[in-house]
Amino acid sequence: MKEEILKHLRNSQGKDAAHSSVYDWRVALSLALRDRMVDHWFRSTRETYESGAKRVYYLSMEFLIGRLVEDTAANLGLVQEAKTALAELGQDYEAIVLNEPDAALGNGGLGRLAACFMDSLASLGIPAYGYGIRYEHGLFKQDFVDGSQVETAETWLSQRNAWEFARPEVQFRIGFGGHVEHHEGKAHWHPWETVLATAYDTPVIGWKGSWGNTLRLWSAKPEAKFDLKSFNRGDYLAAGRSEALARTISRVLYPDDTTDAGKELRLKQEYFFTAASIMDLLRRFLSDHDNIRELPNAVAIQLNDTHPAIAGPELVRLMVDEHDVPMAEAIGLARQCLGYTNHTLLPEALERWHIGLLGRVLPRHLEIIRAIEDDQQAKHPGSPRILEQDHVRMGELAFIMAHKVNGVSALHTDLVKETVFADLNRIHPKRIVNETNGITPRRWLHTCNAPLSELVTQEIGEGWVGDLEQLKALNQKSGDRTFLDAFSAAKRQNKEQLADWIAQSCDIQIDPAAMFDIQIKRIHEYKRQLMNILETIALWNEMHDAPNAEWTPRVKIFGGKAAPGYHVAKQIIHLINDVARVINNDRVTKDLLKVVYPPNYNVTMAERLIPAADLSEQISTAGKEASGTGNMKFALNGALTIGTLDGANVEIREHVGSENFFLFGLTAQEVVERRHVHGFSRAAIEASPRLTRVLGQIFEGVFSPSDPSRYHGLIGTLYDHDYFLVTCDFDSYFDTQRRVDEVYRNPQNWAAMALRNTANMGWFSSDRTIKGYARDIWQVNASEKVRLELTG
Ligand code: GFP
Repeated sequence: MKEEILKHLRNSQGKDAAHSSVYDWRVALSLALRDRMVDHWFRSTRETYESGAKRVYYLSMEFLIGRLVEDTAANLGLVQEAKTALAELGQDYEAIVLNEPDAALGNGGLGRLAACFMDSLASLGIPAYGYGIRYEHGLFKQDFVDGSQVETAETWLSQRNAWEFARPEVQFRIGFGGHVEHHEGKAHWHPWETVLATAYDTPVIGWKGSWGNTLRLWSAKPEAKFDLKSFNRGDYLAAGRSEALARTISRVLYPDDTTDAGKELRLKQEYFFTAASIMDLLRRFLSDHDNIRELPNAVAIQLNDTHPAIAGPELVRLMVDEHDVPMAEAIGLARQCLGYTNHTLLPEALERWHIGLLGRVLPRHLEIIRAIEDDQQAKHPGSPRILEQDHVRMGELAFIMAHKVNGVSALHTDLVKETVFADLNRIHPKRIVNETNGITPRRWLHTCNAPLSELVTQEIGEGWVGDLEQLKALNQKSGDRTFLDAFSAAKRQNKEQLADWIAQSCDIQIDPAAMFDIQIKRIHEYKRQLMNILETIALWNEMHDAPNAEWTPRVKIFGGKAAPGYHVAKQIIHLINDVARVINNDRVTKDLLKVVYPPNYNVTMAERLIPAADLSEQISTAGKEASGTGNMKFALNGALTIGTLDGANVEIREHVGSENFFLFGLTAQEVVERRHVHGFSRAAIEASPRLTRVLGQIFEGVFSPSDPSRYHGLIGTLYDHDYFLVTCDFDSYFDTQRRVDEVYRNPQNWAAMALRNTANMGWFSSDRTIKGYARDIWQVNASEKVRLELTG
């Protein structure tokens, strides 16, 4: 390893050891690790070609990968070797790990799920490709200026990306616009502009290096050659125009929920990566098949949300226009290949494209969508329409073009059946299936939480990393004082590390003995960070009024970004920061309560926070959080959850036991009913003196003295349009938090409850989720050989 690192330092970075920076060492180490991946990777690809096994193609606009050094080293079993080699070279492994940029090619849960799935697909030995966009700028970087979120461009590619292999030879022409001609029953699309999609491959190696898959990300390049004529004339801008245009397509990741920004560009991005992926998988298929009708036996294409829903029409287009398959048959074949995962019921996230726009950018696809609509209506008269008024509804399109549609938790799947796709579900009653989300135990326990991971391995061996259900054996330890002390000591160690980091990065001193209460996720009204900060103020009031009463000291930690165009979410961020400033400066409560909000939450920050959490906040309005995956990460790492009956919380509670979970709030059903009660939020506020006081303080400017009216709009909304029922759940939330306080005051009992969480979270491994997809949707098998290696 030492030699390999030195070799790369010299030959790949062009540096000698004496003059190398941490960056150089990091790239050299990454390249040395990548070298070790290649054999596994080739072996797997070769095996797939030889066996003719079916391949899975996971199409996703987002892959929230995070850092890769540690994860790769761990999966290859090389962490110790890397540490020793670097130590002998006088370098610090930790510093090198910290030097890696966090690849934030995603917004939140949806993108991180895709990354966990890549790890599980490889760990299970399922031949698979992830397909997405190689964004030049991932999710924006968040700073706080006077408490407000400020966004700047993220620049993960400004340094060499050591993990990827550029494939300039893999290129597809992607067309946009233009017109369609019909001759003798054949359609000819003449796009008005084209860009080239070129591939960048990142090998993804599973646990113990047993199998290697590929994450193939597309970058847009200009088709037209550089305009030397203009350049020589001195018109440099004109010379680079086509390049600039093309690059725009893979330049930025759109933040969710921004509805007005660059609609056309977003549509082009979706078509760009979907078309390139479909063309690529067809090319691979045709390299060893003659008959396109065999495609469904060879490929399973999974659409991660509706973003790649144009895959259906694109596949049909290629079959009809280029392979002469009749339209109806092509639709049927495409459907057999496609699966669609729904991640949300929120109307703003269910994509709809204006027909005018779609027809202008993708004229041939609009014709095909009409043909799909006709086909559906002919077979199922009265079926919900894809084209409605002036819009193309991508949810309906994805549903109709998929042979299976899945929800991401049991509750969410039921709601998908009952609400958004109720009519389609009646027509296709077997199409909707449930695949509850999962998380990879490699990153989310083994790598991110060394103290706990080592303790578990000491106790039950290392098999749990590849087979998380083995954690069940820890249940026997919940009455063992020595083990519980060790379990608490591991948590304490993580909390001390986090406290040091917070002291350094936020200049706030927190006490590791206090309860660490954490809410980290995108900022959204339905996730109810607002309710959390209101409860914080209420608690502070009571602590301030009676500082000598019996309190459980708490540190409230928040993390998350708001979509730049989402005003209310940004106000919530501002409020949390304003409240933090006031509370953290209160001398009366200084040993009882702190509020911390480190900026720029990302995967790396999650890896720091989750292992140190005592309490996990999963407090969304019931019926709104499709699943959640942060909830799983916390529980696996021995945090107790305070949560509503929403998303996967329901299943987590069933697995860990209701007595080890703090439940509160209205159910999904009650939420719907309550909304019909006239004046429900005003009534809830008036019935709660505690909440009335808090809202009054915010209204009067206690937290924003320089701008007392700052939150009038926010508070007004709670009185009159509290769609997410913050006011109705507030008292129940507050009371449950006090129960949490009480339980926390008995450390032995708390530790036993936390251990029962860790021990019973095995089912939430993304390995289980992927096995479900493989069985119910893709009809592919996990390699038996790999399975034996993992559990053996
Ligand atoms: C979305 C949903 C979550 C769900 C993930 C993955 O994530 O409930 O767990 O997709 O299925 F909202 P976010 O991007 O909103 O976190």
